[in-house]
Amino acid sequence: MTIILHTISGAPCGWRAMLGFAFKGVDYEAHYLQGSKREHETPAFLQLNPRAKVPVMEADGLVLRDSIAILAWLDSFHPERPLFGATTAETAAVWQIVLECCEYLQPATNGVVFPVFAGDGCALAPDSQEAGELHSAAETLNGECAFLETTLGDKTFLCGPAPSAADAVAYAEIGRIQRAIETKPDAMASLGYDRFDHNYPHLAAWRIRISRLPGVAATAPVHWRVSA
Ligand SMILES: N[C@@H](CCC(=O)N[C@@H](CS)C(=O)NCC(=O)O)C(=O)O
Repeated sequence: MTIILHTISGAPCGWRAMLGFAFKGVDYEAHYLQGSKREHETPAFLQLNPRAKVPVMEADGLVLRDSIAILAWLDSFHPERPLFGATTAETAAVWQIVLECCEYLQPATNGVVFPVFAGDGCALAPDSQEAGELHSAAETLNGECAFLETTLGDKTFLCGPAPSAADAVAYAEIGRIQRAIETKPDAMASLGYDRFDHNYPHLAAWRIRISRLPGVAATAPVHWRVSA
């Protein structure tokens, strides 16, 4: 069976779904849409997802249009290496972190990385309204990173002994923060993100650990790999 995953390079929801496939070792075909050309708003794509959002998965006639639903389907389709916990306690912990990351970490990351990626990379004039809003967003994001750092502690993965859906969802967000630090260091430093790995040592080690898992490098946003 061919599994097709429609996504946009850099979209965290698509990235988390791809990470689930990598953690499982299940093959899929990634079909990239050009976000800048609004290819996710074409009539053909709207037939798959009238909400014009990615990811969308197609498998054997089934169409799924939500990243977490895709991860849940994958776990049922291929139960080895469970993404949603091997025990009742792990399952609850995975769901809690997945939902918290979707509810809090992802919007907090968007609040910082969207304006930083769109900007010229320079620090903003300190007294501008834009800078005030960005500093407030950076503070919110720092709170979420601190929360995740404490949740992770010195564990290898966020929930249990193996990578789970919680790691997939969180990794895509921390990966975007890291990308902003690497490509827009001055703007990120002006927001207090010049010592991220020092401030969040558990997250830093975890990010590297996940990045070295089989198949994970191939999930990285394609436009990052081209310009890296
Ligand atoms: N709950 C959905 C959210 C999907 C979503 O918001 N996707 C974003 C990328 S992370 C998107 O397609 N954005 C394109 C747009 O809004 O134009 C999921 O988890 O799949």
